[in-house]
Amino acid sequence: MSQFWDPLQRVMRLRRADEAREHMEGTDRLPPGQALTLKFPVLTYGSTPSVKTEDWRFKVWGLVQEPKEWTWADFLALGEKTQTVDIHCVTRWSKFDTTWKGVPFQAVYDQLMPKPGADYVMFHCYGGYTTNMRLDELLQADVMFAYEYDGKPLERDHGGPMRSLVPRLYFWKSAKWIRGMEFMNENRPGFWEMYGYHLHGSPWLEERFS
Ligand SMILES: Nc1nc2c(c(=O)[nH]1)N[C@H]1C(S)=C(S)[C@@H](COP(=O)(O)O)O[C@H]1N2
Ligand SMILES: [Mo]
Repeated sequence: MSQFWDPLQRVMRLRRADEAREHMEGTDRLPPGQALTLKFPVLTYGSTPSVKTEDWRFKVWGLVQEPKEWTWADFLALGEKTQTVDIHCVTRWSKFDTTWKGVPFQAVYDQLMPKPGADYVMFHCYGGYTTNMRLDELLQADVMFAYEYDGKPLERDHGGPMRSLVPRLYFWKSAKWIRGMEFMNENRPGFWEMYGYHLHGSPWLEERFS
């Protein structure tokens, strides 16, 4: 049988054409060294935590005047927003136009009184993952705690019930199964940062490793 009529070959050819077209259309949106994917790869170090929304809590501690803790319902009541953004993984895939619903970082921040010098934040996750960043990165309007992806509750593999989303930085900074934030006066490295990933992690500056 000629390869042209093999249905599987045909599907693969169409998929490659699709990827090529997306790539051509989006070159200005693609950071250096990245390639577009239409899939949504799962990247998890270790096992996948299972957290029910009834049991889920969000805590804030460290350099704040008053530590805080929210239940699922109280946290969602802080505010909501839906946005479509591009995401960029340090393993060189990018994905355009991902749509998320969540609580804006600013809505949570409005409830807090950081102490002087609290210029850095560590995200803490169920399962033990951590990632650090500067507070000024988090005050960008597109930073959120996301609980819906593409109009559906966030899948467990992608960090459900709740993950952070910091789209301007490499995707390892978007912490899955988030359980809280620690305010700090120094940029202490998180999990991947201790293994040599960049403390800042801008895809546009190709800050992959320290
Ligand atoms: N808690 C937790 N968050 C995490 C990770 C992880 O292993 N554990 N992996 C990070 C990495 S390296 C990437 S690229 C993204 C992957 O998110 P995804 O699996 O939804 O694509 O999550 C980030 N957040
Ligand atoms: Mo990653």
